[in-house]
Amino acid sequence: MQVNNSIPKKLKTWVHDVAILTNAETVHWCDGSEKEYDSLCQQLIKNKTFIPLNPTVRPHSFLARSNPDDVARVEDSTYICSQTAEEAGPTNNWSDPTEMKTKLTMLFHNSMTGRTLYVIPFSMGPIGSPMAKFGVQITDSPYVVCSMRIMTRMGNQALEHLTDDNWIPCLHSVGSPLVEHIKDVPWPCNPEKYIVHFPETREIWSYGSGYGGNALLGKKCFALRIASVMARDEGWLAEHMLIVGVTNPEGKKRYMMAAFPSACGKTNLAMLTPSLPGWKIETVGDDIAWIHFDKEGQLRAINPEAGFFGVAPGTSLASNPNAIKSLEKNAIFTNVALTDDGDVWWEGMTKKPPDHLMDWLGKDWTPQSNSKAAQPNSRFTVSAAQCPVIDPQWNSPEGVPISAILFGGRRSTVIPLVTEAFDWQHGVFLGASISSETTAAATGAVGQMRHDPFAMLPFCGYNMGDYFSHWLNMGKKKHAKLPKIYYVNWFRKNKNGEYLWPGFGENSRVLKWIFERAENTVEAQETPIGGVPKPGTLDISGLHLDADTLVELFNVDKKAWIQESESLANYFKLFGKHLPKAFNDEIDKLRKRL
Ligand code: OXD
Ligand code: MN
Repeated sequence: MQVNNSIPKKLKTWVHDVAILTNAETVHWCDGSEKEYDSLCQQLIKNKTFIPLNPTVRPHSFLARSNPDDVARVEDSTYICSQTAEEAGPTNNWSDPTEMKTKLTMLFHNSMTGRTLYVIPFSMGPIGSPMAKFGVQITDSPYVVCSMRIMTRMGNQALEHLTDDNWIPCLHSVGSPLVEHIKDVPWPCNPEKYIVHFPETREIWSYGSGYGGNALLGKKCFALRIASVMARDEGWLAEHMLIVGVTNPEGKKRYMMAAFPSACGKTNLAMLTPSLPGWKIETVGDDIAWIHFDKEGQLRAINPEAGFFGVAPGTSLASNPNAIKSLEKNAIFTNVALTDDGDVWWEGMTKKPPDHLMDWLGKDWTPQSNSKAAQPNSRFTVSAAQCPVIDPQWNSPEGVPISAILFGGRRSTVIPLVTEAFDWQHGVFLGASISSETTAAATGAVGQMRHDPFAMLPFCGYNMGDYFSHWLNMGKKKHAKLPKIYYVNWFRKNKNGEYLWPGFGENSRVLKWIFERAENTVEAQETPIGGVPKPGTLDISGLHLDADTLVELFNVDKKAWIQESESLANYFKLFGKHLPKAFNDEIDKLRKRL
């Protein structure tokens, strides 16, 4: 598009300054049109970044293979550069903002040589929503531009609304200048990576990675890390949560939100096909929720994103048919395998793998191979509008009314299938007590237990102790109608290491119980750790769960819980004087109840 006078001066100046610093060859202002998207896709095909999929099986879709060293979020290289380390808190990497800016300025110097600098104005949230916020991403990656077009509302539709000071600058470079004689590669990146947030000045600088949350800066960097700081200051919440609408057979609808750590089934729950006849689930969002109490005290949530960047492995017609249907066309796949007829495949997509594939590295693969065909954190990127069960209210500017909040993790022992918090404070304590096994969503070891409060450990942009207090304070807002809070665990195992609960569509049974708790039509039974379904109130009709399994699913093992409370009390010491006193009270109360 033409750089015209309607562009705020501050934006023009920033783009101009970055173009000089990075030595970009040209500047392209993204209009967000389909024509622009198509032409970038063609360019990506030419550069071998995109492999076009067979248009008769998967129209208008592409496979990208990343550099094998750039496959996940890099938490060790992610920084919150507040003025002091204390403000970033004990769970974030911190560096002095001035020093970091000096270092990054050096890295960005000439980093776009030979490349086009793309300017992406975007909105997180439906344009016109009082909850929406604008950003402008500068990037030298056309793959990122295409992904941002799916994941956000971008281009002219956002640019029109920008003023000098209503947008967050998000600066991104893959850090791979095309100096003379250097030929471009399909996935340019740099071994040195920095994903940096400046919460006070509300800026994001990301260098060296082209992958996912490291590079699509509207997602984790803006909608969670920077937004959590804005939310603290403005009295709302930016959360790592899915949002679903649940309708009962009588046609009554309630919305719920759920926070689970990365790659623990948020997308599956958000698009769930209920096994219970007559129940319906519709998707508002699968990863992020921006939440506030409205004037009537009703908790409301919007999904700031416009697409899904979901984990591919394990997604199948059996586990998540709505995701599979969303992906029939117009999708970008990254690091999955390629079938001989030009389609995609990943572990778990079909029971029997194809006899031959090209794996995510572009090498021949057969079922006899010792490696995975798809990278464990391989992803699909697709517009939310393509989801067959997208909620009719998903674009609603005021957000959907929330009846229940769920927290959960991947825990093979101790945690029951569902527990209801006694009150808001106890619920906030439950959110803070999430721990889960690590997954491939971030680089590092997989399957190790770690505390992940509110599933926000990698995403909270300030001191997490203060974040706990912010949650507690939200519950003290005048007139706030507080929804009930739950802790769920689909992953509990028996002594033989088998899952006790079938999960997936059967999770609708737990949602039904939570729905009916909001209606006050079923009862909970008190245990030392919270309320569990009173016998007969969790609908297990047709499940063939034996009595022992049911007992095990809800068992509160006192010895294990004493240990759990000790481990939590120990973990909370990390937050020192920033830990709300209410948490120590909750630990004391828990110990007494045990
Ligand atoms: C994601 C994540 O990509 O949480 O959503 O890592
Ligand atoms: Mn996530």
